[in-house]
Amino acid sequence: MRVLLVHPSPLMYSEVYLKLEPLGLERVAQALRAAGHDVRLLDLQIFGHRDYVRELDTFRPRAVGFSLNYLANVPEVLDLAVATRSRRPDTFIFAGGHSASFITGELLEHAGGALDCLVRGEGEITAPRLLEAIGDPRLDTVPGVVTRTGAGPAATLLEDLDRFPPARDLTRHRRRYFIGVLDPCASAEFTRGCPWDCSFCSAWTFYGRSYRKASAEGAAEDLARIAEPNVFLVDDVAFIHPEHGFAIGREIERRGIRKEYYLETRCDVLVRNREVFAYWRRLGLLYMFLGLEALDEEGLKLHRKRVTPGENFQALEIARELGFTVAVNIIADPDWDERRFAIVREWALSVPEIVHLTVNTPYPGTESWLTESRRLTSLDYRLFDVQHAVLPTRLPLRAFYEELVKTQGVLNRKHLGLAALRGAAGIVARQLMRGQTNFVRSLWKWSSVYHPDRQCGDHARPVKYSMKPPAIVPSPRPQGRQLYVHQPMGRSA
Ligand code: B12
Ligand code: SF4
Repeated sequence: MRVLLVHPSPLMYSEVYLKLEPLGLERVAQALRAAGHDVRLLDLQIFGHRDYVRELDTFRPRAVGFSLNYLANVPEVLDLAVATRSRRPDTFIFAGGHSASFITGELLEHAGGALDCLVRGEGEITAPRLLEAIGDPRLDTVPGVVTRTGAGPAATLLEDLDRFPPARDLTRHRRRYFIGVLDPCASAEFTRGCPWDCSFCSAWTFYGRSYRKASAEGAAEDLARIAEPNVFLVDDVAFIHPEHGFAIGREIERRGIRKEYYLETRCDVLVRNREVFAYWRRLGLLYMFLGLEALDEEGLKLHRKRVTPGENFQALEIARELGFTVAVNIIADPDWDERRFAIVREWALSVPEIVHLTVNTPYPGTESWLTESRRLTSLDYRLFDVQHAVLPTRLPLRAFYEELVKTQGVLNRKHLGLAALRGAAGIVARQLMRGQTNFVRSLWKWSSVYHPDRQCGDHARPVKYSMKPPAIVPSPRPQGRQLYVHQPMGRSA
């Protein structure tokens, strides 16, 4: 069967800092190819809607599947599904991905028949079964499938992460994928899931708090297939089990693979497993993202990070000693006033790390979605991108954005300003010689993307699809089981 898989357009964050390959969709594509389907992949981070229509007309897919990892992409995907239905009425249209999995019912309602079904959870096992069941009235009994008539049992977890290596050959214009100075940059996955349970995060609820690892050989083999010199590791928390990191490293050395890497991890994991990070520093790991989230004990407790400010600062020390370039994230609460922003600015300027500021946003699938007692000020999916305030702001909205953008601007200039650029001049020159301009162009884009006028204006756009606000506020707090997409290992269908 001819199948077209589509990743939606970039969000605000991706307009400047990065654009990365749709790894989840590439894995689903590989699983479909293994089942004998003829698959194409179109990434709208790179291509436009006109290209999509052209692909529909020329490839004439029997099925189209949209990826919906990000809530902010919901309206675009719904509009595309509706347009596809009217252009090709007989095409089977479905969607899946992280965010879609938590809001299947409301998506089907919004789509009004334009979506034949949704895939809840991982796609590798479900998508081939789903295509097999097209036309079968029992489609709604397939594990992981949700239709307007019913829902199958929880999806089957992929037990072997080596089984469907990403179909990178299906992504076109790959040189457009980059993150900061890692330009161009591919992505890879060593592990899936997270055993922690932070209240603002849905990574653990999606995977039923499971944690799976690729084999060391499989992970290294996948890296060996990558043509790009740089790799973004998508794992939620890298190197939780140091022996796994060492084993992959040894396989990399054995194969003589030499690349530069970027990964994300927790501060306590870095403190505990310092040796494996030191080893990877020698293998080419240069950049790391640490989810700091808050500077004070109270803020960390609120997010249930299960880490202390002491451990956070110790991790920063270790990362500096090991010579990593570190980016950290602080969650700005809409309740912040000018003083709080000023404190964060002052701290951020006093440390060598790259500091990012995102806005506290309750997401479906997280615990805070159900427990946040403040009322949402917007039900516009597009604003749920951690760059907009969807909870009441203490400052007038405009003043909040002015403070946010001012702070982000100060932090941005710190690491992307002229002084910093002088340090990166060699890298930039080498990129330009190879015709890689993503990073250089991102330097000039910042102020046209981040502006209080744009953010305030975004709130004034007419809302075509309204989100369903959370219905219950259980007390004292919801249990994991109520939140999970996949049930913990061994319990899935
Ligand atoms: C890597 C990653 C990124 C990469 C994205 C790369 C890309 N182009 O997709 C980068 C760094 C760019 C990124 C950025 C952001 N991210 Co992010 N990211 C992740 C992360 C850690 C892993 C995603 C991943 O690649 N997983 C591995 C692959 C194999 O899995 P997958 O993509 O989920 O795909 C599987 C299933 O979802 C499903 N599936 C996916 N698509 C489809 C399609 C079909 C048809 C089917 C059947 C199935 C299916 O099958 C796949 C295989 O099992 C997730 C957390 C998580 N654990 O999911 C957060 C996460 C998705 N990100 C999140 C956020 C908030 C952001 C940002 C908005 C944050 C910011 N700093 O501003 C930005 C904006 C992104 C943007 N588009 O501009 C949130 C999403 C919140 C939400 N509900 O919308 C998550 C859940 C993190 C969190 N803990 O809250 N992110
Ligand atoms: S924020 Fe990080 S550590 Fe916390 S649950 Fe999400 S992925 Fe795990």
